[in-house]
Order: sequence, then structure tokens, then C-alpha cells
Amino acid sequence: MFEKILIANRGEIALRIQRACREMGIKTVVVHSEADTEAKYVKLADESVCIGPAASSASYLNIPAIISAAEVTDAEAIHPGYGFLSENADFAERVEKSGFVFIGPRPETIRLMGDKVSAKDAMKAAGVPCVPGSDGALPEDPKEIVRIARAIGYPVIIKAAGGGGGRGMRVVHTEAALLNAVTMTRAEAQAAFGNPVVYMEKFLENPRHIEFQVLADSYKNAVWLGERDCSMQRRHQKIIEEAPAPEIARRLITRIGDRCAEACRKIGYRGAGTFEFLFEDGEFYFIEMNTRLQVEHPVTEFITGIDLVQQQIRVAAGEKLALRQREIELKGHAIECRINAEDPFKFTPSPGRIASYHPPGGPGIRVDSHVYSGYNVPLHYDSMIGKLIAYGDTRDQAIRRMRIALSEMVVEGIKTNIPLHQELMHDHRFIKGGTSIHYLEQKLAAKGEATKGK
Ligand code: MV4
Repeated sequence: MFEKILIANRGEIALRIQRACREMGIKTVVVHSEADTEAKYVKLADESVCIGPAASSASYLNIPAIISAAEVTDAEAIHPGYGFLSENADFAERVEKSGFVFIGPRPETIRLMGDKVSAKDAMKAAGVPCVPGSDGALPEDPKEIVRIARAIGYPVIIKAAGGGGGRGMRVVHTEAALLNAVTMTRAEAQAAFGNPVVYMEKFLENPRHIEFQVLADSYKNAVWLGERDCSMQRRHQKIIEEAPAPEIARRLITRIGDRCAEACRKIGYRGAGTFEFLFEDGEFYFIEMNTRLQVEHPVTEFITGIDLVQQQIRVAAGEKLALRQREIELKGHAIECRINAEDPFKFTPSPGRIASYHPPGGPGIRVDSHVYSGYNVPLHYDSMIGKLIAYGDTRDQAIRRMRIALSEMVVEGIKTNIPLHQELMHDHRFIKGGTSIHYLEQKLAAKGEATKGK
């Protein structure tokens, strides 16, 4: 096992990774920007290295500075967390070429999944059901493009191979709008990702976003650890995630989960990963794979009892997976509310000093946060200041515990989205379960209409 790991991230996930290391007897190094010098998790780490100014580009995305920090502190492995460099294949490659272990998949796998066309090809070949669409990249020939769209049937969506997570997409409802949309998406993709390749899919109008957690070692052993419903989102920012997904037959879930684990074996996947699907009219359609630990991993940890960060570290160190699929039991229900420093209904960021902070507690409550009374939320990074996760024997119990926890939680001095979460925990459609990816935006729009001019 490693003696020392460098954490190339900040905030709640830097603290989460640090806790896993502590429990395993591994020393930690955190790298941080000038804006995070006073952060408590920086002081709690065994060692810390300031790697640059507040701007992410100069610090948390500064590859040479991070590798130098690993060299001077004698760290053996680097955990990238989520966001920042976590899905950067060039970073993973440079980490390994410099003699460190990258805690994540092989660089080739990150590259394969980073290109959404090659990812979909690989998954289709591995037996994972995909959204009907173009067979790979769209050709240049306009006649061919028109023919492909007719075969799929309108509406279609044009997506950039270099995009993902909602960037570089365009919905097309009619043939008249098709070729211009392809040209525009190509140009934007070239500008944003340096890659003009686009592909086409049937546009699903009202799907849910369901994702499957997988874990694999370097010896082609792989398991799936249940699914998460991440449909409650706004502008591609998830707000609430839960596991298991409500109102979907367990037999179908098991069938898809087994396909995901099998695909991991086929491509030689290593580490933790997530298969993203759209779910509509009883069918699952693969869209993308994330090759990192995700923000919402705690809901999976609650229903499986498995520490995903520790598992990531074990397989990165070359250990064989000790988990067997038949021993993995999905038990109870977990819900996560992302707590953001923002106006709860206008969504404008609200950085600044937290005057007082009182986290909730009690049975089945977990709070993953790095903040404290007196902490200053910097304006340079995303607005998430923590995650509140509630577990119960049933979904109903998890919701009731979440309501109590939200009512106990105090964050003063800045605005947070706690009031929005409180409202959602009493929303009849949420309580029923199974809302689509459009539900929150539609609810907010309706509410905006109702309060106009008031
Ligand atoms: C889609 C889609 C409908 N049909 N693909 C957006 C993020 C990226 N991961 C894929 N996305 C979508 N792809 C087809 N064929 C609708 C979305 C989408 C979405 C997906 C998941 C979560 C939130 C979303 C919000 C808007 C659109």
C-alpha cells in the first residue's frame, strides 16, 4: 500500500479523500492555491504545498506545479478528486511518466471516454444499449447527413465528440434546420474543444438521468454498485441525487448493471467509474461514461456500505478487488442535497464569510463539507460548500430525515440553497419519485410566472 498520497483538489472532496487516507494509515499532501491557504483541511493534512494564485488555471490546473509538489514531498500516488484535472488524459499520462500512480483509469481509457464518439462505439461493441443515432461521427456530405436524420427520425440532437456534460449540443426539430445546426455545432466544437467532430442521436424529450457506479481492478475484475437517479438538475448542475432510482423494475436495473460491469471487463477498465444513461419509457440508453469519482458517490456508499475512495486507492495500488458481485447488497435508500453558496431561487453566487455554521446530525445523516464558522467562501471556484446526505430503510424515511436535517442546518453570513431543498423535500412530484430532467426548470419557471410583479 502507498505510504503517501497527494490530493490534487480542494474543498469537501479534498477532505473526503484525506479521511480515507487517514483510515488506511496513508499520509497526505494537499496542494492548494493562495485563496485556500487558511482552509481547515489544508491544516489537517500531513503536508501542504501552495502551488499558485487563486485562479484555477494557475493552481488546481497547473500540471507542472502539481507534479513538482509530488516530487518534493515524496508522494507515491496522486488522487485527482472530481472536476479540475480528474478526466484529463494528458495529466494522467504525465503523472505516470513522472513515476507516480494516477488514482484513476489508465490514460488511454480516459482518452477513449473523453471522446464521446469512441466511448459510444466501445460501449455499443460491449453490449451496452445506446441512444439510436449516427454510426460514429457525422460525415461531411450534406446528403448523407439528411439521410441519417431521416433514418433516426426527428427530433434529433447534434453533439460534439469533444463535449459532454451538456456542452456542445443542439436539438433539431425539422429537416430545414438540420444542416445549419450541424455547421454551427461543428464550428462551436472546434472553438471550444479543438475538435470539429460531431455525431447525431435521436433526441429524447422527457428522459430521466440514471447512472450506474462501477469499480474495477487491473485484473479484469469488475462490479457494479447500484444506480443513482440524478434527474433533479438545473442547467446541467445536479441539485439532488438519490439511490436507488425510484419506480424502475429491479430486474431491468440488474440487467443494465451487469452489462456495465461486463463492459468494464471487456475494455480493461480500472478504478471507479460511472455509466450515464437516459431512461425513457422503460428503456435505458447509454450516453457517456465518467472516469472519475463523482460528487454524488456518498449515496452509493450509504446503500452498499462500501467506501469508494478507499476502493479507488486499493485498486490503484494494484490490489485485487476483494468485492464479489453476489456479495454486494443494495440496502435502504439515500438522498443527497448539494448545498451551494447561492441565492436559493435566483441562483446568483453568494461567496463571503460564513458567520456561523451548525451542521445537522442524528441517525442516517452524513455531512461532507470543509466549511466552518468564520470560513470565507472564495469566489474563484464553484459554489458547492458541502453535501447533506440522508439514509433510511425506505425512501420515505430518507426524505423525513432529510427534512429534519435541513431544518437543523444553519449557515449564516452567506446565502445558500437550503430553502430550495426544503421546498423540494415537500414537493409532491419529488415525493412521488421519478421526475424527469426537466422537472426542476419547469417548476422554477412556473413559480417565476406565478410571482411576476409581486
Ligand atoms: C441527450 C438528451 C436527450 N436526448 N441526448 C445533456 C448532458 C449530456 N450528458 C447529455 N445531455 C443530454 N443528452 C439525447 N439523445 C438530453 C440531455 C440533457 C440532459 C441529460 C442529463 C441530465 C440533464 C440534462 C439536461 C438537458 C439535456
